[in-house]
Amino acid sequence: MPEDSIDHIDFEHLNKVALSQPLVSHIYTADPSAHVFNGKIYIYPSHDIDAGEAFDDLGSHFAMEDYHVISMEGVDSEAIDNGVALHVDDVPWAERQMWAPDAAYKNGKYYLYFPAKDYNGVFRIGVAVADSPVGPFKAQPNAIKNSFSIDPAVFEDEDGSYYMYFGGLWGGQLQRWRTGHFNPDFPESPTAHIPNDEEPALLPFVAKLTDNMLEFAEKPKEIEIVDEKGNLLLSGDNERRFFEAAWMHKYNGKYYFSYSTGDTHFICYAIGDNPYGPFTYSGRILNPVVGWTSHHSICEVNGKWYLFYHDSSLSKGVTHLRSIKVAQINYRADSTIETLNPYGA
Ligand code: FUB
Repeated sequence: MPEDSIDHIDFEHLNKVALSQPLVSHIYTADPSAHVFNGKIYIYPSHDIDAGEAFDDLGSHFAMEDYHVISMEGVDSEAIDNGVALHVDDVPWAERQMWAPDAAYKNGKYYLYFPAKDYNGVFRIGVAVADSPVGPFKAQPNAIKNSFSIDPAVFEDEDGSYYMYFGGLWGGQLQRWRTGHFNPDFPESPTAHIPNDEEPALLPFVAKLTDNMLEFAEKPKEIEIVDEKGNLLLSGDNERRFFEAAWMHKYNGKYYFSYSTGDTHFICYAIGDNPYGPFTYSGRILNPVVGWTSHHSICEVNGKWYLFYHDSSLSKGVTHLRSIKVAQINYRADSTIETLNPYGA
């Protein structure tokens, strides 16, 4: 929901009809990546703060500094804040903007994947390791080699392979990597170097991870999102094309790649037959929430599927002060997902 419409919102009414209330309200949290580890839910969100940065279309006001892990016994249980799990000051290569993270478990260790700007102002993706799902996490000295842009989401396939999906337009800098190298001469404009409306849209990336979970095992590959005729979605198709907030889950043997459409504020999904795609656009999971950004994860808990998402209703529409929420999702008989309205029908 664009920010210019928030003046007209009756927040008291909106909170009454909302699908979900904030899981925690003593801090602002966003971009929830949820996993079940050892039978318990662990949520890896961004920790929103007001750092006093001016608003712009590159997201400079999203000036987050650390991560807190939130844990829950079940979706209806109290959400526990486990304190600071990693701070930017403890990441040697990172200077600022700790944006949407994700986590994975393998062989007794927990891995926190996170984007941050390096000392050259370029978004990279780093990894930090812990013995516990709630940290504290120890960052690797360098960002993952050949990583770029934002919003890592790590998916474990049934054969034990792990894949990282990532990318984000505008402030997420994906458009500055069109040639395969970061374009340093670029004007700091969010839309510069975005393809024209009739050209194929920019695509997110995927890379398999190495056995030790610390590096890419391959050069990141673009993943194709196509329409029902098999044609790549176009750049001007901004109600369907990828913008940011990649997530992958598997349902009934199919791979569901879900994402935010950014400036049109939908969470959408596309279905494929393998982790690399192509993925066919299949619909919307979540209609626009209060606040500019929309970001989610999808997680199975005790045989039911849940959407973890955020909105800015607690802060009465302040777009960089968000709160994580959860709602059940339902699959139709044909394996498509019913669209959720965040504030009732
Ligand atoms: O939280 C900062 C950024 O906002 C995330 O990286 C994007 O996905 C959007 O939610």
